[in-house]
Amino acid sequence: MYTLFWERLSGAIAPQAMLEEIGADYRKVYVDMAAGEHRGSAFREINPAMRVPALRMPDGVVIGETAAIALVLGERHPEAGLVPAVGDADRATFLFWLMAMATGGYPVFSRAWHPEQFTFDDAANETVSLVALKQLDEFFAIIDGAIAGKPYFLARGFSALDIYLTMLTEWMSDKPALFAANSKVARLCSAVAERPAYRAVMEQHA
Ligand SMILES: N[C@@H](CCC(=O)N[C@@H](CS)C(=O)NCC(=O)O)C(=O)O
Repeated sequence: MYTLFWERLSGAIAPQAMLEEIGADYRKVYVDMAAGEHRGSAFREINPAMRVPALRMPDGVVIGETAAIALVLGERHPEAGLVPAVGDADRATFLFWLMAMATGGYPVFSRAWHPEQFTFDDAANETVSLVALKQLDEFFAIIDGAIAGKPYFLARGFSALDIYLTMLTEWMSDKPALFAANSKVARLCSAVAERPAYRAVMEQHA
């Protein structure tokens, strides 16, 4: 059985939606980040990186990083088709955009919503946040241009990229504006939101 360490509306949305898509046996353990549980000694033993999500696999190994979790779940459950296999023509494109989301998308939200973690100068918080929001606008425009399928990211159809991207849009405060400006992102997210796996996850995060 898998164990998913999660927090509401965190990056755990994506691993949980992947576990649901796979039909895997898993349980969830809530990490109270507001209370600082992720920095406490008990959780540090589970994930020394002190971040959520983390996934304990059936063999007991724990991994963090949403992109790593996606790749490992894809390898272990190839039948779910979440990740192009080694040798598939679109594997390189998949890895490119997975990493682009993990580096140019996910952490920028941390800067937008928690600017105090990125400066010692309280007066700079607003600027840090505004710059991050501007970078997010650019990020989503780039992603919109890269979507090759209809409605999903890859021409082949649904993959872990679609889950990852839809999760990132959940963190935008003005989703209607985001979708109005990026029609392919909008179409993709509406298709993902209709999938039973994603719907089940969001009911728990709402
Ligand atoms: N790069 C990691 C980031 C995970 C991450 O940053 N999670 C946030 C919550 S959404 C966190 O644990 N932050 C720790 C903190 O704020 O101290 C991933 O892709 O999973």
